[in-house]
Amino acid sequence: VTVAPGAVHLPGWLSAETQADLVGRCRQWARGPAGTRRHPMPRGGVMSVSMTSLGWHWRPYSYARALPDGTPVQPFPELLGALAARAVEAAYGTPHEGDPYDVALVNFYDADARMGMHQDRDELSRAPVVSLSLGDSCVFRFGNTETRTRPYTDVELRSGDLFVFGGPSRMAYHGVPRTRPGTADPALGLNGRLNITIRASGLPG
Ligand code: MD5
Ligand code: FE
Repeated sequence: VTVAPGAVHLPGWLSAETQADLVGRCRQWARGPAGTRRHPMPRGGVMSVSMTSLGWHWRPYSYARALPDGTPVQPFPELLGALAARAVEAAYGTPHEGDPYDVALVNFYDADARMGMHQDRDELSRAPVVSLSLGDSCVFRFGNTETRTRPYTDVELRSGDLFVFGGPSRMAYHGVPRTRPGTADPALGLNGRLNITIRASGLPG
């Protein structure tokens, strides 16, 4: 489903097996060195979402190879590079060209977590962002490139959904105003929501 130019939503794109496999891997990455963190926000407070960076560490608001305490980030998993390539081809019908995927951000949302409206503009590359959702459903707010307010469209994202944001949608404001606690399939063994975004930093290898 094309939601806006360059913004393609493929509900249920991940098989149940792949979802379960990814949940297990996310759990391991979150517990690894340079594991999951709730980042301080520049204007005070701490993000409610807990984030694990792979390949490059997202700092607010730049990318680095290590955490502020010096811990090196875990490597970018080639599995996610391969998944991103499949995702872009599924969304657009043409293979990904351009900057290689080299960053993944794994966001964990508990029942109270949300993400305010923002743009993803810390990447030097304009390659599409690949987003995969696992566990609880959420309300995803897809906005416009000019303001963090209306007009926007609220889209329900469920476990297994793929969303690819490229072209003119790459710089749209977006956020997660709420999740829907308890909607995850109990068989997945995830209490909350995980979102994996796969990105190209545009930084030298
Ligand atoms: C999430 N994550 O559900 C979302 C999904 C983030 C973030 O927003 O920055 O970690 S990624 C949604 C996204 C990425 C790039 C562009 C657009 C949406 N967009 O144009 O709407 O945790
Ligand atoms: Fe974002």
